[in-house]
Amino acid sequence: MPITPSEQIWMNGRMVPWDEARIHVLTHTLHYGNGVFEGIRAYETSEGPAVFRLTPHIERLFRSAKIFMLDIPYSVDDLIGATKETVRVNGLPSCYIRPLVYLGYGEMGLNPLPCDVDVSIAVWPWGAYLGDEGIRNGVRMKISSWQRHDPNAMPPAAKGTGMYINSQMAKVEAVKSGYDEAILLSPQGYVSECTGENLFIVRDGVILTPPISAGALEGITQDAVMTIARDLGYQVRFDNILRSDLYVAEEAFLTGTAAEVVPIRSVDDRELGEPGPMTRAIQEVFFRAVRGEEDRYKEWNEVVA
Ligand code: PPE
Repeated sequence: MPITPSEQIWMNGRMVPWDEARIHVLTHTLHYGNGVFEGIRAYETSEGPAVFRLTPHIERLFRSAKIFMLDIPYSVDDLIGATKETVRVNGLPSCYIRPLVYLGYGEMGLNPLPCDVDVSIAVWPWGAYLGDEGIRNGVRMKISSWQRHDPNAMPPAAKGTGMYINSQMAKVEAVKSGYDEAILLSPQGYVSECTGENLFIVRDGVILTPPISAGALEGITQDAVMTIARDLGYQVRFDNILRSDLYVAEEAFLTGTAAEVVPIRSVDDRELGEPGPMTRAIQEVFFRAVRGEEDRYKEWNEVVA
């Protein structure tokens, strides 16, 4: 998806004009893929732009960094402040936010420990990741022939830049085959997640989502949706899901910061039909919550002003 530039990018403590936010071609992360990032959204609310669950996102960034032993030279509070500042100076009512922690210029070779750890935060306007039509009527999914990472090869709990080669292989396969998005299975054969989203199904009226042990990222939207679902009176739990469970699900949907909450129409050409009532109810509350229209979830709206 093309980027619409904004004005300023936060780089290592200072604001840099968009076009000048450049790095050297010998930047370590560019070669070996060891970096961590976040994807966050700010939404327009009656109190101005509010970042949806900013604190848990920055905390997850630090957990990802800890897994790879990247020593971020800032505190959680520093990066919360820097993110709000970046949203503020760019003057966008709503935007996507991309904090990135990467190994900079100055060292080559595989040992990352001597490298400088650099941090940037960029924001830009980003529309519906899987399309407005996807949010309304659902997306068509394909089970990938690529597996999710084995946790002893690459740790799925870390949102690492290089981890996403796996997602890209699955995405390309799905798109080239005429589907919207891919679902990856774990090395043990359980449903894990999508290329950049967590997945939910409804089975016998109960909402299920794969556990982290099936190779899923600990999604912040997933967590919000589990809370919303419980508050709507639904039963929801982590459970292992088989490929065939997807084919016969009563409803299914995916969640992510970029994607938001998107119904699943079909999996491997097994039709699930129109988005179901539980999916619709959750979508409705979610889109109200991100805009600060649900009092009970007010603490999720971290106001920028
Ligand atoms: N699984 C993966 C692999 C993943 O990348 C994401 C977010 C999720 C689950 C959902 O997590 P959360 O955003 O906390 O609910 N993917 C980010 C990157 C997407 C991109 O194309 O880049 C995102 O949604 O921002």
